[in-house]
Amino acid sequence: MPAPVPFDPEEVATAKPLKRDTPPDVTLKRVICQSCDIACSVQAEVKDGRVIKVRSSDNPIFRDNICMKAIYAPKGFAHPDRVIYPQRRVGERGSGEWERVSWDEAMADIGERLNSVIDRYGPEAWAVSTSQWNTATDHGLGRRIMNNVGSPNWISGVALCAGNTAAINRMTYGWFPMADFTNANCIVLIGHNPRRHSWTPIYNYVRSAQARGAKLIVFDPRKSSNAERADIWLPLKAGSDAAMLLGWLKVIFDEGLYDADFVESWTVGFEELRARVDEYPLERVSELTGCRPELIAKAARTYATEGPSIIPWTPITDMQRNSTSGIRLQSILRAVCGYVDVPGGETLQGFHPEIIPESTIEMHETLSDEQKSKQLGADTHPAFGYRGQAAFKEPMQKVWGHEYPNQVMGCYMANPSATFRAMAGEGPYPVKAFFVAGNNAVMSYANMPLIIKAMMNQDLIVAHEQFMTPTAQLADYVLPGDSWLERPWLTDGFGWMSTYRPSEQAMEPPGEAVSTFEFWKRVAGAIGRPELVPWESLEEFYDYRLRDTGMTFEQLTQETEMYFTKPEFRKYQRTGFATPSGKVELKSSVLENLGFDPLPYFREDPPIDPDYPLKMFTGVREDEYFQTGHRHIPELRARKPEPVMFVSPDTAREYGIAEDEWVELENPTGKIAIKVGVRDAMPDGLVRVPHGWWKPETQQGAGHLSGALEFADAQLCRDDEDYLDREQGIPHLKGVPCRINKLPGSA
Ligand SMILES: Nc1nc2c(c(=O)[nH]1)N[C@H]1C(S)=C(S)[C@@H](COP(=O)(O)OP(=O)(O)OC[C@H]3O[C@@H](n4cnc5c(=O)[nH]c(N)nc54)[C@H](O)[C@@H]3O)O[C@H]1N2
Ligand SMILES: Nc1nc2c(c(=O)[nH]1)N[C@H]1C(S)=C(S)[C@@H](COP(=O)(O)OP(=O)(O)OC[C@H]3O[C@@H](n4cnc5c(=O)[nH]c(N)nc54)[C@H](O)[C@@H]3O)O[C@H]1N2
Ligand code: SF4
Ligand SMILES: [Mo]
Repeated sequence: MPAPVPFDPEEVATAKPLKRDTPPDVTLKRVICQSCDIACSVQAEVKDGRVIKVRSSDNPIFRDNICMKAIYAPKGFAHPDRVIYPQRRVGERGSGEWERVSWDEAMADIGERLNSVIDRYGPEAWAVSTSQWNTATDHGLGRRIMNNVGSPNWISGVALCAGNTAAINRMTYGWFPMADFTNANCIVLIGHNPRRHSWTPIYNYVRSAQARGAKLIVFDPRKSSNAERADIWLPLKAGSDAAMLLGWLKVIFDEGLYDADFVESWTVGFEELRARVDEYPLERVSELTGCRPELIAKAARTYATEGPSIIPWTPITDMQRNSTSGIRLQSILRAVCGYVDVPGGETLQGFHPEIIPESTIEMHETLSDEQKSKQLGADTHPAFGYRGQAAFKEPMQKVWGHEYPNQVMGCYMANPSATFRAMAGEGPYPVKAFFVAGNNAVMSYANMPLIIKAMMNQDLIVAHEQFMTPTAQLADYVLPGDSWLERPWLTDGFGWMSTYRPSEQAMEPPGEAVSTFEFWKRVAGAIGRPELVPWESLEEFYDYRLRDTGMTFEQLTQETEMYFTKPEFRKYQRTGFATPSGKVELKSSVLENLGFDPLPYFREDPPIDPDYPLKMFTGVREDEYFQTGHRHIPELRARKPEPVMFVSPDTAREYGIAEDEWVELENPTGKIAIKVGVRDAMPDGLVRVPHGWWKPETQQGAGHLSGALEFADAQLCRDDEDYLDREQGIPHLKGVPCRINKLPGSA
């Protein structure tokens, strides 16, 4: 998720952009690329009112950060298939037929229909799904409207990417830390595999750290490009990360490698944790992970003794059935080894004091306790929802100055699976209106068949989109969204980093495309609550958020590319930690009060089902595409025209399959068609499935969804209890049973 990058504040303050020679008819705009969620500062060359090129920044801090998705962004946004006028469905839901309507006509009908759903079923019958880009660009306005109207049922793809990590990190030390790559001596990548064209700044950070001698430890079942460059590669079984981390703690405790003073003064639950960790001797961990005990011990010692070390955020443990324990174990390791809030470790930054945070815009205090308690999933999987986060209200106010600080948008949201079940009519109450803003919901959670069923059962679906995605294809209205080159932006670090950064508008949006701000402003007006979004324009809204700086947004863009607060380390010595005990909770009082195991544990996989003898994981992001997007751009598509699974040479031999052959991959949730890629880097018995495949050029509408039904990984991602994390209820995407079916006619 929006992962702002930890630049060295001193360096940022002194680095000035260089003057570039450009032809007189070309102007340069300083923009933040939002083609993926890492937000690189780049530049747009504008000629005759159009962006003709996106190039790297001339600021020495940012200049190496650009990838092919940014280069092709102008082409992607200019694509003839872009939705640039409001579209209303004609015929049955999913008919694939549309008529152009005016914004006024669309909003009048949407307002009336949403109000009638709310009148009939209550405000909780309105659910909203967003994700990275809406998350970044709506600035909490969607939640603000929902909170005032009375619906707690907001969900996002960040439920399985960084948002949930943020919420779970708080259980240990009351905030979500950012790794200090610049000063770390040892970096641990848990699966995470940044590359030149995938989260470029993080790739650059890891490479520069290695160049100055920092150690690299990589957990990955596959020999990834970072594993190849690692000092220690732990080739663990998919999904066994939490077991590996328990093994690390065992070594660190047994060998006395932890920071005893910090543990003594600043933690609670050490003895209980130690007793739990004793249940994981290295022989057992070795069996669970498939790695040699000596290698596990060597890696643990390196982390503990060659620090300061960092375990930068990774999405891999966000998507496992042991996710809560996996994330907690990372925070516990950081804490017991003394790496929390120290230079070269992991910093707890808080909000930037000069900018009004999105958490304030969201107005969570307005939603009544009664409505909060109706949040879907609160009874079964409460960890990141209102119920799970309730105990933080007072400590957060005390330490971070906010009762409802939402970090990476991952706190206070409903459980996605529970929301789709309610939408599908499975209770506990009806959900009949669904808005998707900047999110391809059909393909971006687990159990796609359920999501489709849920959508087919709605009275009203509104999508705010740039393209006719599989999700938009099932909507009543598809309303055109602008792009990052066509709007200004102000990002505040998502409550993760204490920073703010402006991005200039480089060109006008095409047709009638509008920003997410404008979308929500129109929704508020349409339901008769215009006072909820009182600002006239995005710039005016930004001026409001910047009012304590004494600058307007316009002035800010002329001033700098980034503001930072000077880091203050070990703030907890002044304030305590924002947990109920004020200390680092190695044993979590919050989890205990919710009825869960307060100590980290490893839940072993269910026994192998002989019908589904292989394991698959969703992942290995593709350089050309961001998530489910970008497949309409010819140059990028030419590089990766089809979805390809990876298997080892031995697995290919065992199943009699060969490179480039089409096969079927199946499990109890669904099946997809996919091409075979034989890769030496893969371990035997494991299958890699790429995320987010559909073919925008193929037939739209229910029954096709432009190939999403045939190719999307979400067809295979399960959300039954065995494959959901207990505490958060997020799906296991790393080690799901499956089988390969050869297709008739193939050799
Ligand atoms: N099954 C499964 N689910 C997953 C994952 C997985 O691997 N498998 N991965 C998870 C992860 S890591 C993440 S980060 C999330 C990502 O989930 P999403 O953020 O939903 O990711 P995208 O697929 O990029 O969908 C974003 C949609 O927004 C549109 N869009 C882009 N920019 C704008 C804009 O400026 N305005 C508007 N209005 N629309 C815009 C795009 O056209 C695209 O359709 O998915 C998560 N869900
Ligand atoms: N070009 C491009 N860049 C992107 C994105 C994109 O779509 N395209 N998406 C962005 C987003 S939102 C995200 S979240 C990140 C994700 O990016 P990464 O965090 O790098 O995740 P993946 O590329 O899915 O997988 C990384 C590694 O995890 C390994 N792996 C699989 N299962 C397991 C397991 O159980 N344990 C461990 N330890 N490793 C495992 C895989 O072999 C793979 O090498 O990428 C971001 N960057
Ligand atoms: S890594 Fe590429 S797509 Fe992502 S923000 Fe940077 S330039 Fe844009
Ligand atoms: Mo992500």
